[in-house]
Amino acid sequence: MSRIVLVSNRVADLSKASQAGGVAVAIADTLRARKGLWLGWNGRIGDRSEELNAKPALAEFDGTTVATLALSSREHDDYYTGYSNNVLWPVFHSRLDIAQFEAGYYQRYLDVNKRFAQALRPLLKPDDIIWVHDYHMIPLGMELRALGVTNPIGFFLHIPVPPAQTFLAIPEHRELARGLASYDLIGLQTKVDVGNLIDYLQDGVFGRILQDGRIRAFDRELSIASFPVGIDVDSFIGSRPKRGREAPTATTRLLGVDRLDYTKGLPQKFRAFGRFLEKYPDYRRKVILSQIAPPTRETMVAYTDIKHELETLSGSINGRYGELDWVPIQYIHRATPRKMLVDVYRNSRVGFVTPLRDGMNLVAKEYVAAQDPGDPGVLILSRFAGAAEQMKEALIVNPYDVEEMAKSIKVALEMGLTERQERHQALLDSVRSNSTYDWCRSFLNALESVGRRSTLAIPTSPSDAARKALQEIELARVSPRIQPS
Ligand code: ADQ
Repeated sequence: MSRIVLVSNRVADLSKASQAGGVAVAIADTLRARKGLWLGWNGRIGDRSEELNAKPALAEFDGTTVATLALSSREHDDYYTGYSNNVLWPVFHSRLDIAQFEAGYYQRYLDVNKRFAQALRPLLKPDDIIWVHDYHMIPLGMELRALGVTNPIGFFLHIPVPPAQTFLAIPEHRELARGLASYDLIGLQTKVDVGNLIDYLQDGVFGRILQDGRIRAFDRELSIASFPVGIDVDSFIGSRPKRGREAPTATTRLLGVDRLDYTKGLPQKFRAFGRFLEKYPDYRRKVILSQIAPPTRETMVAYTDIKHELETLSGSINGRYGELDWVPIQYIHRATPRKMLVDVYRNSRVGFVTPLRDGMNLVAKEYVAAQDPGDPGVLILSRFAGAAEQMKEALIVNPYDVEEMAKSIKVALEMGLTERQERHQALLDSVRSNSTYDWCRSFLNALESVGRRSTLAIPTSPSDAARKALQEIELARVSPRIQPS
């Protein structure tokens, strides 16, 4: 069996991966089983001398070799904060309005990818399989090819692919496409993303769909397919008994758990909850919204803006509806230990997940896994989360439609036990049938098979596949069985 070589912006601390949970655990287990190598940034910001350094620090952990490099402060500013998080993150989440296309960002982004490729080259063995992760590393495959690497190289994008017209607005879109075409396999979260990327490659850089289903672009043939990220269901099964769910009480909880990011639809969620309290006054003093939102990327303006907006919104809703013994929005701006998160998921009557755009959204899956199947809570899920493609039995909502979201809260709170159980069972089956381990295994199997020159089945008409997936989500909106008043 070939060794797996993984490259990502950050390397997880393998000694703590099991506590961190999520994707990191499955990756760490896979690397351990395949005596793998993981290359990435060590999180340190050093001086200019780091830019000349293509010799990573090597450490062994439980059969895995961990290779790390530091970034210089200008690399951190331009490659990480600049191009990755102020250009690619907003554009890929369809927020062209806040992208900062500044001169110099792209060049440094390319330089860092080149340095990572140079650092990796001497560590590679002829039969290694290379798996590159996420938007920080799009050009890495191209830089490895330029150094003569012929091993199979796969790329997985954790965030969404925007529609072709939005992708085309990136000044360096052609260079990014050339980078993408250097991979043998590109894995995306959803069918909609696959459709968007193929549309872009056809419209933007004259890519062609071949008869065997692969795409030809820049004189290379590559496969593109969806591999939705999952969770390890068993690690989210709660131990504490859930509270009674017969009648709403002052502690009946709607729960949101999201990094504090402008893509997560948090102001829309707060507004919908405010509208719900306005529209259905009987529910005042009976329900609270707990929003756990740990800080990220705090030095960026868009993130300080959203933080202030949420503080203002929660303050005004709490000021308007709150009582001495009841505060409607509980807003916690901190990370929460994983164990505690599982209990909070289980004891919340509604999981409220409202991103404006999200690659997958693992919180939706974690909430379902943590429920008591005998008396489960209800998931309200944005149609713009990648998870909506698989989780059609959730109450699917449009996060831009505050009125619809307010109604869906009422529908969720009033849903009878039988319907809650049926929906939960279907959701749990779907989450269980696609764990993080399945995701790792299926991506690596596909990469190995394209490496052997066989092909993957992908839709012949990408636009049709994307349209069909969107139509299915549309059909599942709020509920086919319930008519909210
Ligand atoms: P994220 O944008 O970080 O991930 P998400 O998929 O929701 O989004 O994952 C967040 C993870 O962080 C979850 O496992 C959650 O439990 C954890 N978390 C969130 N808030 C927390 C808190 N307060 N305390 C502790 N843990 C917390 C990116 C993409 C997603 C994609 C994932 C995986 O943006 O679309 O689903 O990668 O591919």
